Amino acid sequence: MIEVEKKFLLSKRDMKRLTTGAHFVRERIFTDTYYDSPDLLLGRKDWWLRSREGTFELKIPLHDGPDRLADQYEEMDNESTIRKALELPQNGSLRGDIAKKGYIPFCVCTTTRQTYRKDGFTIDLDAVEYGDFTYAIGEIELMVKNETQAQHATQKIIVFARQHDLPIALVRGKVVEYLKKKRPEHYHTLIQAGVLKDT
Ligand code: V4E
Repeated sequence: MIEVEKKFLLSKRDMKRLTTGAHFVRERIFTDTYYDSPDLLLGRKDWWLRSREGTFELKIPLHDGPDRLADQYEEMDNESTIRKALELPQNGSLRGDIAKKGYIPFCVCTTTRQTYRKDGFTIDLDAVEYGDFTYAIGEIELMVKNETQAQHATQKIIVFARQHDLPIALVRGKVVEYLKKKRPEHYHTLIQAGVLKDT
């Protein structure tokens, strides 16, 4: 599946407008650990490898460069697909093979996520805890089957956001926020690689 999503920094009033008439789906809490090699082999390609509550997931981009209206990533959670993408040998556990290949954790964060559904869109309101600081971010998402649908989905999200008077701007995701605050060298390497835009 392809995830098309746009992130928003939301005021209390924005959240109220967005969730009025929406169906509350659930609240869940999960901890993510993000991995990369010391020379940022993955990040420099805009690839994001994480373990979410112990299950590995890999996000790889379908968009070009940092200038875009919404993010389009393919999300992989199937072990053999992840192994193929990372060119991992079938030696042992996925965790062990990831470590042997030199990928090490660089960010751990715990998210409390409230999920809503409205007009076919998924709305996630995330409160992120990094240990010594927090971040609040909202996302509007659509899951689609192919790249043609993905282009269409971006437009649909923008229209939905405008209907709700949301601020449309480039917003740092939760990992990017962490990098900017805690790993400035890492952050600047990704800007130089054309993956991130300084915001
Ligand atoms: C895709 C990405 C990163 C991985 C984390 O993705 P994100 O969507 O922020 O996390 P989350 O928890 O909402 O994932 P979900 O549960 O929806 O699967 S870290 C950076 N990126 C890409 C990215 C980018 N290239 N530029 C900016 C400004 N932000 C994020």
